[in-house]
Amino acid sequence: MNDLATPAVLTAASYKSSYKPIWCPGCGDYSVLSSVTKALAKVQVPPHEVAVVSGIGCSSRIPAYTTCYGFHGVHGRALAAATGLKCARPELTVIVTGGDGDGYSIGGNHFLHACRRNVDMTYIVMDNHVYGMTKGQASPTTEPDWDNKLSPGGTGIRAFNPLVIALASGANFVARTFAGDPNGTAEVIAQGIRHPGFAFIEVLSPCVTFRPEQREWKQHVHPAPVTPTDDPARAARRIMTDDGFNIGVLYAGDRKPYPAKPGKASHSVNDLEAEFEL
Ligand SMILES: Cc1ncc(C[n+]2csc(CCOP(=O)(O)OP(=O)(O)O)c2C)c(N)n1
Ligand code: SF4
Repeated sequence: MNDLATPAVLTAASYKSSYKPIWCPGCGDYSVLSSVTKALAKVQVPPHEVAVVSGIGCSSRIPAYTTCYGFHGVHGRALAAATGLKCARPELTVIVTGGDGDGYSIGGNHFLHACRRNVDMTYIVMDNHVYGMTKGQASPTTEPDWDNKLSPGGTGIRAFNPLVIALASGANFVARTFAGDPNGTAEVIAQGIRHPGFAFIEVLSPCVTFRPEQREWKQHVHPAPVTPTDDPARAARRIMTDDGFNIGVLYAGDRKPYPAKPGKASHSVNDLEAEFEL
């Protein structure tokens, strides 16, 4: 958080901090950062009313590059920290950012339960099908036949399908976007912020260093040929059978968000456990 003075009209620049990103030239995450700031300008929520929470990874650096409050936590625990924050301070707009390794591998359990709890926040995963920061290991979304020095011949392990898992676990808004379309991504992030409950947005964000072939994603992505549905079974069927490059809002549901209690700034562990009991 750099500056508490809020101008009358907020622009994307109002949300950009003075820190220069240190991503590799051409990394998709630059574009996602720009989409996050554009989305916040669309929603016009002042930076001091927004908290951006992350774990560890190249993509998890985003909080430092915004003027919002930020929490750069530990690997795989962004959603746990964000859940606590939103429950204690429900008036804040909470955005969680990270990568496929952070969110689906070490953080996979938190991903399932964040969807299930349906706390009102927006989770943006920059999926590059690789662990970028630690130099190119396979992640849960890596194609089984991706041949590289660390897994010669590929891992042979079926890739995780985050969108269908989010749906099955109870996420209230599920979308896929592409970093090469910053305006489209900004629009979907703004919709996710406005949508009540847990909004999950998977952004295909190329890692040009360890997966240079992902530069070709721009030739593969296409708008989803269907309108968003509020029927999770229908959305799941569509996602299970798509080619992984359908872009758009794929599901927008009306499940009641977890009712955070305004004004209650702290909880005992016992209180939290009792409240999350379904
Ligand atoms: C507990 C723990 N285990 C492992 C690491 C090492 N580590 C740091 S970032 C990372 C993976 C990041 O991959 P991803 O989330 O896909 O993000 P990207 O860098 O590709 O954006 C790993 C394994 C760590 N920091 N902490
Ligand atoms: S290693 Fe990959 S994900 Fe990390 S900054 Fe470089 S291009 Fe981006």
